[in-house]
Amino acid sequence: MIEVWTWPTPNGHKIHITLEELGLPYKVIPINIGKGDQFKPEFLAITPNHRIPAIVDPDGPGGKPLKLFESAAIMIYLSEKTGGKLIPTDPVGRYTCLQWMMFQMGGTGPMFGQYNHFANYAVEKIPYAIERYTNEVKRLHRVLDKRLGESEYLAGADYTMADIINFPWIRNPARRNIDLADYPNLKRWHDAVAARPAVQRGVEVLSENQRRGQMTDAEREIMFGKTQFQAR
Ligand SMILES: N[C@@H](CCC(=O)N[C@@H](CS)C(=O)NCC(=O)O)C(=O)O
Repeated sequence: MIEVWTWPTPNGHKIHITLEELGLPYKVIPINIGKGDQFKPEFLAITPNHRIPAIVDPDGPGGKPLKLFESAAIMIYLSEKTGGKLIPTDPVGRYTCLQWMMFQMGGTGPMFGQYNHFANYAVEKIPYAIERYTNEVKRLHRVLDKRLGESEYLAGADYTMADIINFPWIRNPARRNIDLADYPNLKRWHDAVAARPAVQRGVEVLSENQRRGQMTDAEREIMFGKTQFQAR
């Protein structure tokens, strides 16, 4: 059975939703990133980048075990493992889907992450950094809203991996001080994706561990201090 080394964050939820949509059985191995599980040798043996999610498929290509990290790579692999589900097969649809997947990996993921850091986690509040990432967060919401004003889903008429990869970063908009009412096309899409049973099951994975309240000093040290940046 596929092992998912994960935690209930947006990047983790992409994989939980994908597996639920594809109907693939999987085993969850919790990696508590606030406690430092991401630095344990058994996890570093799967991903040198010490970030969730990662998977181990004992029945990978050629029947051999496959270790994989980076959420988009995992999603493309899982699609191909199931005969290409949720990635269009026609060339234009396929590249449009990959384009919106890359938009998430290079755009909303890193930028929303920096917004969270400077607006919510950083002890020192730096107005320039908060303003810069607030502007980026709003700009990226506008890009998605515009696309969804011309297309039912991100890659076209059908729901695809492009929607799955973006959804966990759009849910919980209040965390980014965003009101989805300001982005009506994005809100329409968000509500349609959120209503899918597989999405609802996916975002429940490990949800009892979701952070509530402020980060502790110990968590801050692990995520942003010496533990994070020591050479491995
Ligand atoms: N580009 C990576 C990003 C993964 C990532 O940033 N994961 C975060 C959780 S959402 C993490 O593991 N953080 C642990 C840490 O910062 O030590 C992907 O899409 O898989």
